This record gives sequence, structure tokens and C-alpha cells, in this order.
Amino acid sequence: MFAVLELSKTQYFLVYNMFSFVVATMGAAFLYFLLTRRDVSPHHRLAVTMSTLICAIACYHYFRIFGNWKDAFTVKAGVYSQTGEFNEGYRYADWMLTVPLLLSELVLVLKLAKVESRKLITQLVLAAILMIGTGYPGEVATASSSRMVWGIISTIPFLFILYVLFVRIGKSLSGQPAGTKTLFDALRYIIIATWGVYPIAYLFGQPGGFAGLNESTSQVVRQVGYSLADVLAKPAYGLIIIAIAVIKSREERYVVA
Ligand SMILES: *C/C=C(C)/C=C/C=C(C)/C=C/C1=C(C)CCCC1(C)C
Repeated sequence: MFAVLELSKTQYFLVYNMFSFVVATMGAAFLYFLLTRRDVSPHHRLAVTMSTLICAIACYHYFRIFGNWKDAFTVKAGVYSQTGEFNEGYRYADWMLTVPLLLSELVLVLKLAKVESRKLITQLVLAAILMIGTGYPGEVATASSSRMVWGIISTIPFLFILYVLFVRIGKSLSGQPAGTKTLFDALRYIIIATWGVYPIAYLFGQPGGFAGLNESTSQVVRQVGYSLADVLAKPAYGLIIIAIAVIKSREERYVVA
């Protein structure tokens, strides 16, 4: 069973428009990354390809999420009541694919030694799968206690990921070309700031509401929070990765054909 939400027109359309905005953003980013592939040298292209895939996957899922939101509500006398299931599975299926790609992309663009690279990718991908796989049962739980327990379990691999990124990327900063150092440093903080939004948005899914908000408002905050975080964590992050790859390509005297 699902929690039956009763939303005002403003609340309903805030989420509706947000989802629509994310579909457009992911679609545009997908095309942009596809077209800018040739601006980077061949051995940086895999990272750009990953951004392209990430935005395509997210565009598809947001399209489904958007349609699902429309179908799950019925309007009567200006109140939008939930009359059908809203499937959180789309989001988690999306993350299961995109989060390992986002992490691998970052390691690839660092261009570390092969063995080191492989080890980091393996650790990060496994931690990402654990984080999302344990977050999902919490997201769909109807009891607030199980929501909390799964949320805490999922936070353990999350902290591991942040630790690895921060410390490991920090260590390799000195070996990076001058122009990219500030970008890498910015990327570290952007990851902390945007990825940190997810567990906070998750808290707003608490049955009965969170932070003094009623359940409906709280759920609206959660959906908007996840959506904004996705725009920063996928298209915006991809732009920084491309900027780094372009600088590195120039350093290798790559000329755009
Ligand atoms: C493009 C999608 C991204 C970058 C998704 C990231 C998701 C997270 C960092 C999720 C983290 C969670 C916790 C740390 C605890 C509660 C459950 C999650 C899955 C929301």
C-alpha cells in the first residue's frame, strides 16, 4: 500500500514541473555530451561517453517518473489526491546504473596508474551498489523504524565513498596539470555538497512528515530535492569532467579535427 498524499495545486505542479524540467535538462545534456565528444583526445573519450550514457539513462527514467506522477493523482475540487502507486523503483534503478558510472568516470579522468585505477573503481562501484541496494528497501518501507534502519545501513557505504573520493583524489591532486587542479578541487566539494542532498531528501520521506512539515509537504520537498540534486550530480558534473578532459587534451597537444 502507498501513503495517500493530498496535495494542493501548487504542490502538485511544483513536482510536475520539476520532473518535466529534469527530462528536458537530461535530454539536452545527452545531446551536448554526444556532440562534444570530439573536443577531447581519444583516450579521454570514455569519460565523456559515460556522461552521455548517464544523461540518456536519467532522461528515460525521468520521463517514466513524470508519467507516473501524472497517473498516480486524481484531482477533485482543487485537491490532488493520490489514487495510484508512485513507483520509487525508477529512481533507484536509475541510480544503480548512473552512480557506478559517475564514480568510474571520475577515476578515469584522473588518469592514475592502471592497477590503482582498477582498484579504486572496484571499491567505489561495490560501495555504490551496496548504498543504493540498501537504500531502496528503506525508501519503500511504510514503517518509520525500518526506514531509519535501512537509511543508516546505506549511509555506511556512502561515507566510505566520500572518504575515498576526498582522500584519494586529494592525494593525486599534486600530479595533475596546473589548469585542472582547481577544477578537481571544485569537483570534490561539489560531490560532497550535491551527494549530501540525497540522504537529507531521504529524511523528508519519513511517514507522517519531517522537520515539522506535514507528510504531503515533506514528500514534495523530497521529490524536488532528489530532482535538483540529480541535475547537479549528472549534467553539471559532466560539464566539469569535460572541462578537465579538454585541458588535459590540450596539454597532450590534441587538436580538434
Ligand atoms: C545521479 C544520482 C546520484 C548521484 C545519486 C546519489 C545517491 C545517494 C548519494 C544516495 C544516498 C542515500 C543515503 C546516503 C542514505 C539514504 C538512502 C540514499 C540511497 C538516499
